[in-house]
Amino acid sequence: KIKACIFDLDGVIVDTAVYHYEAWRRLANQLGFDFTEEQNEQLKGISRIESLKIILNWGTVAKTDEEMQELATLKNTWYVEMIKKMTPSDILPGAKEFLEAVRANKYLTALGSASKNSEMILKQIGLMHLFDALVDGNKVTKSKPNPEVFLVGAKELNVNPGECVVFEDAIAGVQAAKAGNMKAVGIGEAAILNEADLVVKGLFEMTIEKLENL
Ligand code: G16
Ligand code: MG
Repeated sequence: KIKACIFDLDGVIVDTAVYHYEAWRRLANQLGFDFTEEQNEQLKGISRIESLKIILNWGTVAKTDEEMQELATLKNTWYVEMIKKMTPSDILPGAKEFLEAVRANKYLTALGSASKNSEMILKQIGLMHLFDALVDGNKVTKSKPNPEVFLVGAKELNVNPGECVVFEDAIAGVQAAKAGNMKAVGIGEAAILNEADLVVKGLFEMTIEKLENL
């Protein structure tokens, strides 16, 4: 029996990928190269430092660990400037409505995000009050597809992994949910998120009935 819903942030609740892309691109340009929106897809759900390593590899740029920390911090400064301007109008279609519906039906809710900026984003968009637990990049060390972020979420909610459904837009995130013995609802294309138990285009397509039938 399902007792809890765990939501990824970027790509499920908000589209912060566009801001990540803008900030990473600015950094890449400063280092003398560029990368495409298609390449940016590969960074979804991946931690900040792992993302940087992938990007530097695209530009065939070598940096020391210390330099990488500085570059990641610089990118984050630009990214934070952008997310500070976010408002409730940035919430993806149906996300708030579905969160309210699951809570009205007595399911517990948690955030399971790789981002270290998740609290600021939730405050900006006014959705903090709809989560019973927040688990993000500040609490976990292992990147998706490792299930750590979702397992900590289940623990904080005092439920078993088998009683959780994860909502994820990234392949690595769906894999993390399945590795954690949880149900996974993919947000996006069924052909890409084929390991999910159900795929919808966005939370606007989710209903309590679909949740109960998983
Ligand atoms: C998000 C994004 C990733 C980003 C990561 C870390 O993951 O999808 O592209 O690299 O957070 O973000 P930050 O630099 O803010 O710590 P998720 O798990 O919310 O989809
Ligand atoms: Mg995501």
